[in-house]
Amino acid sequence: MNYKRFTDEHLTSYGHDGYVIIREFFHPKEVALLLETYHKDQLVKDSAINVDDNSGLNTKLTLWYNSGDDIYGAFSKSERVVDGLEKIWNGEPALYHTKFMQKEPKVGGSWEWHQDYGYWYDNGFLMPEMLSVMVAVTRANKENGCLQVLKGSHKIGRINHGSTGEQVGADMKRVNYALKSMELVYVELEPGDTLFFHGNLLHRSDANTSDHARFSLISAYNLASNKSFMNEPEASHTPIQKVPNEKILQIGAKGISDNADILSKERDKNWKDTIDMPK
Ligand SMILES: O=C(O)CCC(=O)C(=O)O
Repeated sequence: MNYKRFTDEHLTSYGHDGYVIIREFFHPKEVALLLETYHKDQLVKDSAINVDDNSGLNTKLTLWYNSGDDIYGAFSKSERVVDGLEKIWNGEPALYHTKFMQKEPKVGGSWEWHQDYGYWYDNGFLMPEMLSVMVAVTRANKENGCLQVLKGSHKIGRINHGSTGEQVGADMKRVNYALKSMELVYVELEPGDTLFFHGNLLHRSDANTSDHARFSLISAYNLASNKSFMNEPEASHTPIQKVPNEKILQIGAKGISDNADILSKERDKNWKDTIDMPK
């Protein structure tokens, strides 16, 4: 199979816009395997956390640290992703955490405008050399509440965040001002399309009012030298051991590994610190 690569053109777009979409970065066969794995993966499904939005709808997500030898890790540590991160940072990337986002039909809630670094900052990371990679597992479009981004907003720098409903959102005075001059882009994706987006890029999403689920795998990365001064997992500052591109199809539908440290609402008092939650 010919694997897509993160090119110099992708790098230029990322620097200019704060994000880049790479179509079919993962092959539909690879993503079909990921979806099949999720459907069988009781632990990932049972560990999903419900995040309420302002209207009472909620989105489910399963988040874990310590990515292991499983299909999710084969995506998040895949050489094509890590090569891209190395190109962006000119340094060694570390994997902070991975989320399987489950925006179910009719009930999947919205996300307020925010920057991911808006709260990772509060987790002790000095530099905004942090970003997320979102792989569309199912189709994402306006109807099922795809991600919306404000093009170029990473250049604003970090905006203060405060509570809005059960989520933490960016200061709307600044967001509304930015909305006047920056383009709002609906990130419509087919399964396998992949979005790299800067930790300071403003983004949000609408509720999923459609009949179709929107699932995605989002991994968050950090420049390994950007070690948090707080108690963040070792993996967040340990260079990633790349996994060959072929691994996804080789590993097959292998569910989450035992060493994954899955975030739990019951067990982890600080669970809100990790996912756009009020402190
Ligand atoms: O997938 C979505 O709708 C929103 C996800 C998001 O904003 C995030 O993970 O930071």
